[in-house]
Amino acid sequence: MLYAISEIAREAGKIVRSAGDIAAKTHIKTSAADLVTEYDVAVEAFLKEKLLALVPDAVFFGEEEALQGDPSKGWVFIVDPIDGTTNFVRGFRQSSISIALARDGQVEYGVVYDPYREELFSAQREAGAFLNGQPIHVSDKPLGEGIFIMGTAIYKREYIDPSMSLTTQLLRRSCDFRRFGAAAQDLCYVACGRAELFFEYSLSPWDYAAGSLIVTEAGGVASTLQGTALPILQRSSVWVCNKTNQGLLAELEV
Ligand code: 2AM
Ligand code: CA
Repeated sequence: MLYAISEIAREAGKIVRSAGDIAAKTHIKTSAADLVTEYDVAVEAFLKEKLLALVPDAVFFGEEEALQGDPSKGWVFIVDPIDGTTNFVRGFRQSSISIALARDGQVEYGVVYDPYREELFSAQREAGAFLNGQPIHVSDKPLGEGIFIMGTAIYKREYIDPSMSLTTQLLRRSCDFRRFGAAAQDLCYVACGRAELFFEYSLSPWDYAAGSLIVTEAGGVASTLQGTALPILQRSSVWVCNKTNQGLLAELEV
């Protein structure tokens, strides 16, 4: 199953890589900070067809299409066809395809594919996490010797101040931070030890469903900013870190 989903993600990656004239194919969804391109829609349609052929009785829960069916029971695909749409539109080449397959509300398989670097992160519950087939693990560094990644949740303006406050608190305790603008990959970067920690005040399930399994299978922890389990069917805050920094959340003003 993991191999089949990975192959579908690689195929979809070709559509993302070959995209041209993206600006002319971009539309505003809710605001200038929330965009959709004709490629998001095309990649999602491709994924829906291929993934439902793989698991015909699954519900498909994607970013660009209205949900049909009850995603809380049985198999459900939770899919972001292009995570990092603003990066895609602006030519940063920092976007990925994110596919999770959950059963009865628990993610069983996760794949995050970066078509530019050809990095495929994958995990199966209780079977470990991998980057291009090689096992990956979170780092064991304390934040004082490490870096964190944050997202601004910019489409919800009320999160600007808390996001910056938490960034300042963590920056004082760390070496530096990064803001890449593609949450699914951000989680995978913690999973493979490129960074020690990630947070964002509001993300959608398709941004973190696959990445949260990848990071926990890589030995890390994933929760909301309140320290509770991540919901997989509704928007949530996200906190991800290695085990060394697990206790840090309780020390911060969130
Ligand atoms: P996207 O590019 O697929 O939209 C950047 O902070 C992260 O937030 C990206 O992973 C981005 O995913 C996500 N994001 C952008 N707009 C969002 C919205 N309206 N709701 C939730 N997440 C969003
Ligand atoms: Ca998206």
